Amino acid sequence: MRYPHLLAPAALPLLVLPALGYPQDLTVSPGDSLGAIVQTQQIDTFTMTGGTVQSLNQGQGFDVFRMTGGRIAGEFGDGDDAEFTGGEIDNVNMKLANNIFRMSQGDGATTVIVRNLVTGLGDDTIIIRDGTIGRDISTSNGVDKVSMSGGTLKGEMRAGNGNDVFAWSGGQIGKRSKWATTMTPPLSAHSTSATR
Ligand SMILES: [Ca+2]
Ligand SMILES: [Ca+2]
Repeated sequence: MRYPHLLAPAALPLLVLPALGYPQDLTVSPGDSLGAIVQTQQIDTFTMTGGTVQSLNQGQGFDVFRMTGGRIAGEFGDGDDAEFTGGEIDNVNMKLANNIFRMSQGDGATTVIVRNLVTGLGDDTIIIRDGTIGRDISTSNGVDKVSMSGGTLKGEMRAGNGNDVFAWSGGQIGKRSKWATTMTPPLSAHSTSATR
């Protein structure tokens, strides 16, 4: 095999850089208006306290997401470790990896996912303390843990295959869940206002 002289060694960094890349640490604040954001294949951090973003894709790497306010008008995709305590996101699809999604409402904040919360394959953890999800939670296959102690899920809980755990101690679920018949303790043991 022949190697063109141009490739070594001066050109080597140029060949390596795109594969390694640099992680991105991005903060979006009140007054900011950004388009479709695509972060890197490294471990990125996204922090949003206000403003508007058209969409966010965090790419590969076990990324960090923190949102306390503002609006993501489209999808938040490929997230990994997410904490959502204020603002609005149209749709969440975390996809692969063992994801963590925590949702609550800070003081004076409203926390809304307009459509679905999807965590995709992997052993995912979802903790809902407050806020509103307009449609469904879907964890796909994997050993998923979902805990809901408050808030409103207007659609249903979809769990996929795997020995999933659903702890429901508060909040409202709009539609009967796949888990409703298999939960321990049974649904009737919970003091919730869910429709059965
Ligand atoms: Ca990334
Ligand atoms: Ca996942």
